[in-house]
Amino acid sequence: MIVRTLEDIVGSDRDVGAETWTSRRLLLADDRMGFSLHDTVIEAGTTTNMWYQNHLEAVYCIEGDGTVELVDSGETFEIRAGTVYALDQHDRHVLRANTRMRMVCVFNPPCTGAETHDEHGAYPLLVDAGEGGGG
Ligand code: 9YT
Repeated sequence: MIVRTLEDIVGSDRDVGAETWTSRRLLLADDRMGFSLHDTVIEAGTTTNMWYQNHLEAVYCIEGDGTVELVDSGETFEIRAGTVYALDQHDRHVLRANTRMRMVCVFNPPCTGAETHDEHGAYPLLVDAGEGGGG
């Protein structure tokens, strides 16, 4: 069994930051769970463009509020604590944080920990040797 705390992650190499967010990666590919689990903070007043072409992601908001817009359809959804969105179509999307938001994110296939967004807001597909997964 794996037991770890957010305090274990903060300040470690599993604590990854970008301009608008910080992702504390609680479980990664090398934990061999078949998914990765992140505790992500989105800064208030920010806009983040994302397009996970190689991953499915579910995002459960536990603090704060904002909106997520689907780029292709133009649909916009209100996101607040208690709302989950799942990018089951590798949807290109824009997250706008009205307040500081805290999100629990699950990625399939799992992130390895080295990922940061590329210019399209995507993560490359990084699969650990022996993990056996793939997009
Ligand atoms: C909500 C969201 O997707 N933010 C970007 C960071 C990503 N979820 C991560 O690596 O945790």
